[in-house]
Amino acid sequence: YQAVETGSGTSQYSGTVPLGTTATGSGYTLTDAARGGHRTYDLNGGTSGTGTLFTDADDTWGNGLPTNRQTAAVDAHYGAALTWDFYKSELGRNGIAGDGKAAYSRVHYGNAYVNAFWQDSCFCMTYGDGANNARPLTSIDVAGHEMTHGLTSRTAGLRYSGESGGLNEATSDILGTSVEFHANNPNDPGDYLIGEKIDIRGNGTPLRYMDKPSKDGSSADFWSRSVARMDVHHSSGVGNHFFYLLSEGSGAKTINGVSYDSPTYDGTPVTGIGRVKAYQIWYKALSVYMTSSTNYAGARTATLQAATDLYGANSAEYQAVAKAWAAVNVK
Ligand code: ASN
Ligand code: ZN
Ligand code: CA
Repeated sequence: YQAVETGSGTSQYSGTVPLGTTATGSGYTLTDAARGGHRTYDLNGGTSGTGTLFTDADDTWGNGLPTNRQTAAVDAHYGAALTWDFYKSELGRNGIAGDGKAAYSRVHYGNAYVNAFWQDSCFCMTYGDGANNARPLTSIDVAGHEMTHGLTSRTAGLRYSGESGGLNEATSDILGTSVEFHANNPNDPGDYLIGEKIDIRGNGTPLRYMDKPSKDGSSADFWSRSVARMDVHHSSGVGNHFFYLLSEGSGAKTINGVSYDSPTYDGTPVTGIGRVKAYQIWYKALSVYMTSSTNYAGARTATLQAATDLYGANSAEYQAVAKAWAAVNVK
């Protein structure tokens, strides 16, 4: 028989977390029946196929350390569940494709592989174990980022190059960060940093910053014609910075113990409308108005249309969207 269960996992990055599991009669599997049946598999160093579905005798998973094979699976399975729940409660969306169908996750890809990725071909997301197989790329924001590549593919379909590629990447950072805030996990509180838990740079700094993207040494704070030629993980800075400014406004601010200082293109201050309104505007723009070839000017139009639909053309929210785009030099 198969029964919906709630297991308990000790994650690497998020403390002790609930897990959607399924009882098989002889034990439990990482199959989240309450969320479309999302499964998490152990690639065990492989780079193809699904490997083996995680199983456990007592429904108590992982020990918080990367040396325990279940630990990365706990983080990945939890991150997928948080993202599913965020899509449902915050965006009114039933899974990545809107049809209630789950993706699946694969952990322990390759050897000391320092990346994570989404693939449309398998409708699945995959995580490497990071440097020395000690820092799997399975934090909440990274899981939300990867799963959101699936969402983008099933909505706007933003082409993964040029300005549309930057918008694709920004969408994953924006919603991945929004999942992290919405989860409100005390071990990984929300922030406008990407990858702050996984130490991918080896010096404790995050992979990306949304308040001032150029803090990573490569990303764009403001639109210019040159962003179309940048790597999509750097041209995303324009969209990430827009989202930060629309949510929180410009200037110095501390949230959950992290300090930010967000600049504007011409120095004119911007007032934020809060991240909930900001992500709801972004999602409506993504799912209704953006297309595969949308560029930053088109994203401005799409978010203004979304703000009009949600709040009206004469709303403070519409004005804030216009001001936040001007503040990143998109007019
Ligand atoms: N981790 C990267 C990302 O999701 C993989 C890639 O470059 N597509 O953007
Ligand atoms: Zn990405
Ligand atoms: Ca983060």
